[in-house]
Amino acid sequence: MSTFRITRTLPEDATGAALRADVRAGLTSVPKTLPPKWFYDARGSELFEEITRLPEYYPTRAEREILADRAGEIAAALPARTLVELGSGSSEKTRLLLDALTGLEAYVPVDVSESALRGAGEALARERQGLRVHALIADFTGRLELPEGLPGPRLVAFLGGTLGNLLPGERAEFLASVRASMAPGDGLLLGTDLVKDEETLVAAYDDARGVTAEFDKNVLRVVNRELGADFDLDHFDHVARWDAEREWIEMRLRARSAATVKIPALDLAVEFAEGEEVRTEVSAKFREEGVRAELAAAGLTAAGWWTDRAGRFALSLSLA
Ligand code: AVJ
Repeated sequence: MSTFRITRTLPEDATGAALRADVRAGLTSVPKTLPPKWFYDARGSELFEEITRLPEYYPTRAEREILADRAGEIAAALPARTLVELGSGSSEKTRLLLDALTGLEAYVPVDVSESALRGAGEALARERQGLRVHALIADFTGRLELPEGLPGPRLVAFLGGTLGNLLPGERAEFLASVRASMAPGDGLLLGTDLVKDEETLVAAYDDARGVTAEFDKNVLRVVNRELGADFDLDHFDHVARWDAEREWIEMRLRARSAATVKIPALDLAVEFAEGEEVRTEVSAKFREEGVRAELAAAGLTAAGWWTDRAGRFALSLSLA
């Protein structure tokens, strides 16, 4: 018998309040910013899925290659009875891991999107005889609270390179909170995109078909719809830049000319100068030493490092 349960740890209105706070703080600061988590409404999630299929966007394929080739080794290094997946989305790559974890009893996908959790979770519970699927609607950047009674050892998977969307201080806080939710013998499987030549990186975030540009502008659509704002999407250009010093990609939206944008739900008018940019995403790229140092600082011990054959992306395993 398989079971599917879903628990909300996020208050119903938390999302609206958080969006209002983020937009107010971000658009009144200098330089202007908007956090990347607001890209992912239904349309944004679809655009992201489309990005993962673009010829320029290699991370998804590289990570899938690692899982396809190495899931057996990963499972041998941590024969988990529970798999917790943070930001599980469509759980597409997870199947490779689930197949390799032969002693798995429980799967806990954690995501802010209830629809993604239901779609993926119910299908998995149906397919896998005996697997307990307990989905959590939660913002994994907040404190992670796992349900009681999940059998150990537990493997926490954070795939896709999403760690790179957090700023260094947020990363440290996030890793420490994940570590705090782990018991001795539990493991963290972390996906990180690696530093490589600028041309490859910039192309991955500024594709020829303009899908990433649409994805970037989608955050303005979300603010228009949710907060009644009047952003004119045609008034902004998508920009992707490699910051060689901080080793991260920045996505920005640049105003073509001066404009005032009204945001009624915040009782706010935001002035844009011609050429002014809003930073919408940081996507940090890593090196092995750096990942190891950040894990160690959070109290996690490196136990495995796997890359795709071209060395573009890495999965690391660390232990509590
Ligand atoms: C959510 C980390 C997978 O930073 O590469 C894709 C999001 N942004 N194209 C990334 C994204 C622009 C993405 N991840």
